[in-house]
Amino acid sequence: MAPPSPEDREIFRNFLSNNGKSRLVVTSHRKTDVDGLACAYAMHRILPESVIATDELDENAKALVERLDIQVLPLRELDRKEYAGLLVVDTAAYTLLEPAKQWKILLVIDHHHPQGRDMKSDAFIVDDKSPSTAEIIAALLPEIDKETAFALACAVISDTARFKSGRVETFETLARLMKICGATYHELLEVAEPEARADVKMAILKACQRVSVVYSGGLVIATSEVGSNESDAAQVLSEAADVAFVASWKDRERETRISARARKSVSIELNEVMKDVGISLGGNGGGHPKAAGATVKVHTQEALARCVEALQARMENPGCASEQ
Ligand SMILES: [Mn+2]
Repeated sequence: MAPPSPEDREIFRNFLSNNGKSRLVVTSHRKTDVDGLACAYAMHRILPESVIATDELDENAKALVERLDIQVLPLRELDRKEYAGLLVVDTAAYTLLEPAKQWKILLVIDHHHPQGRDMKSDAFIVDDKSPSTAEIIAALLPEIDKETAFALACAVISDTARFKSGRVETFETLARLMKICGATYHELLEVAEPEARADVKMAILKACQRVSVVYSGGLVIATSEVGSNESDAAQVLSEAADVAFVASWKDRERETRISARARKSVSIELNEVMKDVGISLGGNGGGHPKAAGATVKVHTQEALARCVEALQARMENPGCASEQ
């Protein structure tokens, strides 16, 4: 039977019947993306007493907020006493949602790999085979209105990087959502993948200028560094290389953020590589097999060197994750 499982459907039904009138906060990971925001919006629409809250949205999520006129509150400023608890979508890790540690979490709906999943919640609906949380929620919702369908459709396109990680349910879900919202694919793309700002384009081109290339174990590995927008830069570099690591030093936090991307032909899971890198350099890492990230306490050059080493170590011994 197609996902979600009957158990997950049951959890979802119970959650809705218990919380239909609760004042809940629906939230998602730090720097909420289109998937996180669309899922929060979808849940808010069927739980009318709920509010959507997050401390920061990424550029694409901002475009969706404007398009649907979504009200988003700052999570850190909410008074916990006024709410029954959190509904967390698109993450299950406190590192990606620090303020959640202070809250009671009623339900987590997520599609990320189990590693790093440390949230304490009354219930979980997790399908790490789903390429977006939107696909899980679209399958669970008893009914979907036009606006919700538009938001979830954008999330399906955006989180699969235009279907690179799509499965049969992804296309079925998108077709169904498009029929409900009546938008063309072109209209959805305008929100799911809006034209990049000039500074993003500049950061990507800087990353291209500074790129170093290693050919190892049959893989073309590109490394580079930028002041910001490391994930956009890594995405573009991975179109040409097999694996790209882009680092960015964050002066305020005194740490380096690394974004890693791989082409679909790469069998090594970058979330494992980023976890190795994070742990070995005093930080943390994880994500998806083809799109992952880490935060580490060393400067960019040392961080990038470790990324290449960790990737090479995984090539030589792909099973080392299961022995931990
Ligand atoms: Mn997601």
